[in-house]
Amino acid sequence: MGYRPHDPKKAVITINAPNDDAGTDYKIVRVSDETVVYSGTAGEPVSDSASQDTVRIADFSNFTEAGEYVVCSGALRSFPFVIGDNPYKGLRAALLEMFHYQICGVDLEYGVWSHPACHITPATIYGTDKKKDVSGGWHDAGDYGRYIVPAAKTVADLLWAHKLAAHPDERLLDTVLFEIEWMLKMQDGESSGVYHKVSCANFNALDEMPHDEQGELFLSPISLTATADFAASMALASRFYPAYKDTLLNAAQRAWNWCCAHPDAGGFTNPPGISTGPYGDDDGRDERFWAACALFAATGDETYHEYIKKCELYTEECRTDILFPFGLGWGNVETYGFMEYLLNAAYTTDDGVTRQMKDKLLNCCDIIMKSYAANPYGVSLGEVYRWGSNMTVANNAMMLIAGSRFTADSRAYTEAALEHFHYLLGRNPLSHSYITGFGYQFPHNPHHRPSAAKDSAVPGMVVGGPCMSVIRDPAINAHCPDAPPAKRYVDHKESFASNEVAIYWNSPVYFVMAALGL
Ligand code: 9MR
Ligand code: 9MR
Ligand code: ZN
Repeated sequence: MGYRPHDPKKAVITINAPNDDAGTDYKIVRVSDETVVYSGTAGEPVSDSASQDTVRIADFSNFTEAGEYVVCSGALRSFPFVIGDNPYKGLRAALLEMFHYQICGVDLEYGVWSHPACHITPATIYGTDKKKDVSGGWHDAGDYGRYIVPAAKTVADLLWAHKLAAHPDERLLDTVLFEIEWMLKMQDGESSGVYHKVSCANFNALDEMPHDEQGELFLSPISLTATADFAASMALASRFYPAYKDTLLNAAQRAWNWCCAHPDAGGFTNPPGISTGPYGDDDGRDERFWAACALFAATGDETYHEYIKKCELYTEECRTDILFPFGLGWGNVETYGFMEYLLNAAYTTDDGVTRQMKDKLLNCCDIIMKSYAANPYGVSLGEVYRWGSNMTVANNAMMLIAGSRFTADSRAYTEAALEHFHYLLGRNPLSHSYITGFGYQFPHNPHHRPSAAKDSAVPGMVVGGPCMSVIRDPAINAHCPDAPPAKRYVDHKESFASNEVAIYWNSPVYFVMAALGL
């Protein structure tokens, strides 16, 4: 999409066949009059295992003149990009606006995607005849389920973005409040546990608008991960909404008590008859930890502090063999706990605990920085592109931004975070922007029901991106089953593994933009 004048600027030139007539030299050419404004020699060839391409890097950071350009090398010509003070115009607002398109339970007035209130009938509590009103909130993704675990990550990303932004957007708090009000309804009044999700029994057809999905709604059983994530995110939210402070804190504390009363609660799995998104996760230690950290940061209550001090998680090395190694994914939320303790606590913290958390945070950042340094596209996924790889790209950038507060290498960390952002906007092996409506070649066919129903993509949505495990994805299987990990992506509406959208894929990208002042 573009670069600010004084940011580093790099292009990646693919030199393997059929483009091997790309030269070692390159030129920056102004689009309006085809003038060559800069020329240089690209770096030595490097082979990139994730894309299986051989590439050269063209570093034109020294060129700072505003305008619209292409990079040319031999017979190759890039898509146009901008150099200017505000090259991402409208993007941050659109990333936030996406949440408005996802609203459930009220009429949506939004151009062709307008629809009457959806999913407003009370939901059946699974396994009972009881009904409960849980209307509201955001549809999770391309489907119309509403799930607590990813909702908690989304709310946390957005509230942290608001707190750390150089220029916060005042509309953000109102936007997020809509989701919080729904989350509060998902807590069981008697036990104080939180229902894992509300959805129909199965996914509906891809071309149905929200109000067309008329099947019975079910509240899936209460789960530990949902209840602990709820406690954490409501405690965090209590500091942003003075008028709701008591309600939110009270809800968070009751959820925490439920977790304490269920020390052996296991992970969630879909009960018989329900087949919507599982968000299953057997390891609830990190969710409990995040809840304790957020409740401590909000109340200063030593009970939570004692729990944190006894927690063994952050004394362990950073593990990279787990699904979300750096603790900002829906299944591993440890880093949100660090952020509470290190950046948010208004109460006296423990020096030893603080040091251990910083060590672990920086240890994770080191791993990310090494992986980043080895990748010509400036991302840190190695060869591992899982479902939602674009979220991991954004999460790793978020991690570096958090780490930048505790290291002498602060500048290097934030620069690396910015490089991750460029990947999402098109500087990647497919030259594909992964955000609808932004960049030159962007997704037109996201796996998103309102977009599919209207045959027109809602703008400002981050798609999941390349996904190497695609056994069930019909579009990947038809179009690119053997593509290398970083290229297993197809802009097809049936590709839920690579081209779906999700609220918790938008939120970390929003965080990165806000925190970097973009
Ligand atoms: O739309 C669903 C999407 O949100 C999920 O991520 C995906 C995988 O569970 O499933 C999608 O729904 C499809 C279902 O699994 C099979 N029938 C077709 C549905 C729409 O493509
Ligand atoms: O983002 C989720 C990914 O990490 C999982 O591998 C995948 C399969 O369980 O599910 C993804 O989440 C989907 C959810 O199950 C249903 N709504 C759409 C979500 C994004 O594709
Ligand atoms: Zn709805």
